[in-house]
Amino acid sequence: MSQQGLESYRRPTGRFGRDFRYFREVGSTNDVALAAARSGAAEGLVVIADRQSKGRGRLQRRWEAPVGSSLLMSLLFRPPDPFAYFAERITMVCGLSLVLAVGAVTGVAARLKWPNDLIHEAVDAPGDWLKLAGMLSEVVLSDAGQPVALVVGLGVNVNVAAGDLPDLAPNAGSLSVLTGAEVSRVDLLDMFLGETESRYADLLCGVDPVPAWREQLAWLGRPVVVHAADGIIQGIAEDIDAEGALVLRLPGGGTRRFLAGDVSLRPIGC
Ligand code: BT5
Repeated sequence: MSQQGLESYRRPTGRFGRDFRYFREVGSTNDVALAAARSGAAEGLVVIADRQSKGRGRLQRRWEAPVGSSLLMSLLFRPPDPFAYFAERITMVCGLSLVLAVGAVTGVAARLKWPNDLIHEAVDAPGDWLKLAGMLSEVVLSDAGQPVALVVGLGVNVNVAAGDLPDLAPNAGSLSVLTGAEVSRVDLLDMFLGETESRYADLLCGVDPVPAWREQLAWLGRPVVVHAADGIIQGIAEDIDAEGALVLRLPGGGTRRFLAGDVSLRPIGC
């Protein structure tokens, strides 16, 4: 296990992390990466911090993390056209890479909770799950309103002590609590960046990550409840379609599609 600190991490030959900006404290790593993107930073920038004073989730929800306990990072992508196609799949590439990196470095069997969470489900109590990480993707627009860059922010609970977890969220979990030992943030970061880099290169060469990503999703084929803008809807999480939308099989027959806006998903009856 690497004892190296994040501040001295370097990835000189990689596409992601060659421009590596470490901060002891920032407002939000996404804000730093978004500002850098607007000032012309190249694809591959990685911004990382040991503390965020304004860490955010979707819809301005807060992302909390004890100082020095987590991976709080943002990656800058400048995908080709069609932007929307690539942007959506880049978020999948990052989620998939995180699942693989967590498995390789810690042995924890993590899965993805559609659309943007990394979770761990108890083997003996399926349906009981812990949120280990969250992702927040944000688009940078040109002056003319065209999308020009994508920032993917990830917050990963690496070495959060059991006693600190309830302050984060009711179902927050951490890798160190699951493994019973401290986890090297540098090893995890390094593995994650390597996976992301190679899967992104594949995506640019025409490999669609949707099938591999779909395999890592929790709860497909299981009863779930979806909290959507127009109410709470129960059904079976039947599939994820080609655009990454959730296809819910409704109790009366028929299906409904949900795009990854502010929809949240919970398992039921299992
Ligand atoms: C997310 O939002 O899960 C995306 C989180 C992205 C955070 C990273 S950190 C680096 C980068 N810079 C930023 O400013 N953000 C990104 P959402 O699905 O909206 O979930 C937010 C909810 O998760 C909160 O309302 C809490 O209930 C819960 N939460 C907050 N901190 C948590 C933690 N450390 N672990 C588990 N759950 C947490």
